[in-house]
Amino acid sequence: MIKTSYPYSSEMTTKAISAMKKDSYFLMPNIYSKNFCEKIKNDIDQVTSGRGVEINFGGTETRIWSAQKRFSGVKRFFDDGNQFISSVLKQDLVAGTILAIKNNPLPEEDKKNKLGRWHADSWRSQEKLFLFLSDTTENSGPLEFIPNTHKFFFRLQKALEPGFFFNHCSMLKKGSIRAYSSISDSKIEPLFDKGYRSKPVLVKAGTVLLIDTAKLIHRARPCSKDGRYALTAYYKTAQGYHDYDV
Ligand SMILES: O=C(O)CCC(=O)C(=O)O
Ligand SMILES: [Fe+2]
Repeated sequence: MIKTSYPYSSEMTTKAISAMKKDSYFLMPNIYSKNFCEKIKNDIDQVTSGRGVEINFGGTETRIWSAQKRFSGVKRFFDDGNQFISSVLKQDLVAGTILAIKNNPLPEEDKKNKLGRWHADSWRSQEKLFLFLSDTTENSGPLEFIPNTHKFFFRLQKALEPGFFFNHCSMLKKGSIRAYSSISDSKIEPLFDKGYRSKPVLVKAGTVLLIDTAKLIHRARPCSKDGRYALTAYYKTAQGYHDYDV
């Protein structure tokens, strides 16, 4: 019988509340056991095609949407996560979907899929809860983000810089605000010269990350070795966003 007690302590919730206000992310190690993660990895390996399954980056990435409806372990992460995020953000929230993701190394010669990965998810807040199912390393294609890019002044300044978040010319022409779906590497590199640092999420399996991926600029670093399994719970999505009846 698998233990199913609620894994987030009230102390964690309190810390998460202040971390979200200050940093827009909060990392929690040892939330789930290695066995729990292994079981979900095995479940993911069984699914290779079908409704709500996408294969990207030349076959090296598998995305399985609505994973909470397919796998019991993911349903548990979904239930626990809904309760946790509702306490942290002080509103009743239910994940719109859970994405299970599996990344294998990109071929060395694949230059195209290594660039243009930096982005912010949207202009409004978009909290996500990640559960890393395998240990992550510098080379396993970790999620990485740039701390302090969530700050109001940074966002304002970059919103005005042509071609960073927005393409001002096409906005004037079309009269609509459209965020760049990706921020070019040449726009990101100067940030590092100014003292910003990227933070790859290097963690053990079973670690949970709460992060506002609309505010913090981030990417999945291209995977060059080993591979990676993770779950992402999406909050505050439009109804039906990548949610499938499976
Ligand atoms: O796969 C990842 O680590 C990041 C994906 C991403 O950009 C996101 O979930 O917003
Ligand atoms: Fe993203």
